[in-house]
Order: sequence, then C-alpha cells, then structure tokens
Amino acid sequence: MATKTLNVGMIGYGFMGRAHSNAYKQVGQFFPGDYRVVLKAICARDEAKAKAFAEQWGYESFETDWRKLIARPDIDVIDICTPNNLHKEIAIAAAKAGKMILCEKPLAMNTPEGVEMTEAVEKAGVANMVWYNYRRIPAVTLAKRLIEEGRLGRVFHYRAKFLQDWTIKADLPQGGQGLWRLDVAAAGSGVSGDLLAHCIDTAVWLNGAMSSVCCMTETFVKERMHTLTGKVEAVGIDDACIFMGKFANGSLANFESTRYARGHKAQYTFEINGEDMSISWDLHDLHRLSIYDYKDESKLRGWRSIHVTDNSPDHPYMANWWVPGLAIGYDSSFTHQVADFLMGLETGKPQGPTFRDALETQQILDCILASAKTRQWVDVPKT
Ligand code: SOE
Repeated sequence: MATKTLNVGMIGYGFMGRAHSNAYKQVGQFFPGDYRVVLKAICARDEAKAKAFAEQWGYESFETDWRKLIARPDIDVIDICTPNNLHKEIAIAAAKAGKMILCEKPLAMNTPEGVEMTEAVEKAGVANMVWYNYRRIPAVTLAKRLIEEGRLGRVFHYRAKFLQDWTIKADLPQGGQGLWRLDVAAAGSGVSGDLLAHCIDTAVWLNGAMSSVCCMTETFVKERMHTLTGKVEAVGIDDACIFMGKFANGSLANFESTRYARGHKAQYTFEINGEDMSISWDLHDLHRLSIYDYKDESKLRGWRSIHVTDNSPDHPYMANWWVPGLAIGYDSSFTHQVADFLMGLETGKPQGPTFRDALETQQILDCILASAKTRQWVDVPKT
C-alpha cells in the first residue's frame, strides 16, 4: 500500500509530455510501491493548451509560467519535457528550490551546460534522472544482464544505428512546436543529440566508457523557412551523423544516425560481438533479443531469437505485466523508468541514468561534433 505521495509538476506537453504522463498513470497499477504518483500540475505557455492537456490527462491544475510551478510548495518533482535550450535554466532553478528532477534527453545543449546542471543537482542533493528510456525495454535490460554475467567474453565490436526519414522534404519548416528539433537554437544539434544520444547512452551502459571518436556529419537541406520568424534561415543542425570510435575495453564502435533513410521511421538497432556470444536488438521488434552463443553444441549453434515476455524474474520487468508470450511496447519503457526512479527513492539507491551518467553521453556528443568540425580524431576526456 502506498503511504507516500509524489506530486509531479510537468513542463511541456508534446510527444514526451504524453509519454511521461502515461507512465505516471500506469506505474501505480503495474509497479505498486511506497509512492503514489499524483499528476499535480502541467505547465505550458499557452493557457488553452495547458488547460486542455490537464483535462485530457487528469492533471489537477495548470500553470503558464514554469517559475511559478517551481515555486509551488505542493510540487515534489519537476519533469522537464521542453526543447533542449530550456533544460539548463529550469533544472538549475528546480534544484535550487529543492525539487527532484526528471529531465528529457539529451541532458543539455552541450557539456558546459551539463556540468552546471549536474553540479546544481548534486549540490542541492535532489534526486535526478534523465529519460534515456530505451535502457528499460526488457530485451535491452536482458542484454545488460547477459553482459554482467560475463557471457560475451572479450568484446570486439559495438555497432548501433538510429534511422528515420521524416525531414527529407526540403519545404518542411524549422522551429516552433513539433519542429524545434530542426532549429539549432532550440535543439543544440540534430540527429546526434536527438537520436545518437540514445545509442550512446545504451552503449556506455552496456559496454563501458568510450575513449576516442572520429565523426562526419552532413546537413542535406541547408536552408529552411523558420516558423517563428517567417524567414528562410540557414539550417544549423546535423541531418546525418556517422562516427567510429574506440571503447575503453578495446572494442571498436560504429554508429550512424540520420533522418534521411527513406523507409525507416525509428529504426534503432544495436549489435555487440563478443568472443563467446553476439547480441543484437531492433526497436522495430523490441520484445525480441537475438543471441548467438558460441558455447552451444556445434550441431545446434545458430542465431536464436528470445521472445522476452516470460513473466518470471528472468525477463526484466515482465513479471509485473500480462502472461507469458504477450508483449508490451515502447510506452512501457517510460513506466519502467518511473518505477525505477521510485524504487531509488524507496531504497536510497539512485537509479541511472542520473545527470552525472548523462553527462558522459553529453561529453561524447560534444567530442563527435568537434571531430566532425575539425576532421580529426578526438579523445574523450575521462569523467
Ligand atoms: C525524434 O523523432 C524522436 O522522437 C526523438 O526525439 C526521441 O528521443 C526518439 O526516441 C524517437 O524519435
């Protein structure tokens, strides 16, 4: 029985606002614990939209000024779902006000901002987490367990891709609601911060720190109409980003993301090749983990596809859902993230990725963009 409440104040109401709200609503039903999550307030600049969102998702109240939301004594946790250029100011103000913080990815526009944010939450001693949700898809968490059990042996290769195709049209504007991801002033970067950030977070979590990178980026559409100014303006984001690199464990990295891969909507894939086992995963088939185990008898050896839906503790998170064989989806990864955040509060053991963990991803992002600019290899500073 929940004996405590966690009052959420969420800033932003776009795609992520919906994904997080859904998670807050589901978590108590599927992962009951000490805390009851209360949708206390939603904040958005446009009053009509804030009100409509509050009504649709069941928030008790709404605000139009995030500073007012942070000042409210009845809010425990601030959830930042705004464009990236607002993360820093909001997070630092929330930390100073003693609020816990859940921040959308990437943590910041760049590493110096990320450092300030991390220092602020650590100084304030407030619980914090960044929404790198893909770690908590059961098949991906199972991959982590297999690696921790030492099943892969020495790792040689880690390759990841995140492919989309939604910005190919040259007359798609940049900026404003929904399209801020194309505006460098709001997003900080393009596919690197938006998509590769996920791949890097998962990679560092599964395979450890990266030591060096070499990258190339491309902006295929150089100018777009800006929704806010009405003028045709230069495009400052990377439309595609490809990098190779090395992990501290000696394995080689091969990463690609683009929004120009016609036919691919959100194809996030990774494959890890170890001496004893290879693992691969594909977001389009998210409940499956493919493995090749060299320790199998030679006559039976081959790639096998594990349907990660068993409701035993062997399949992460699944015991809390339906019955074996019935899959869950993308949305559940956010529910798992909230469940783990609450578990961190209950046990006093913070669950990652914390701001500090996400700072490592931020640093790699800065290094790949610096490498693309200078056309040189860049060493990733040790964190
Ligand atoms: C972009 O289209 C996007 O929505 C990202 O912002 C998300 O982080 C990613 O999970 C799916 O694609």
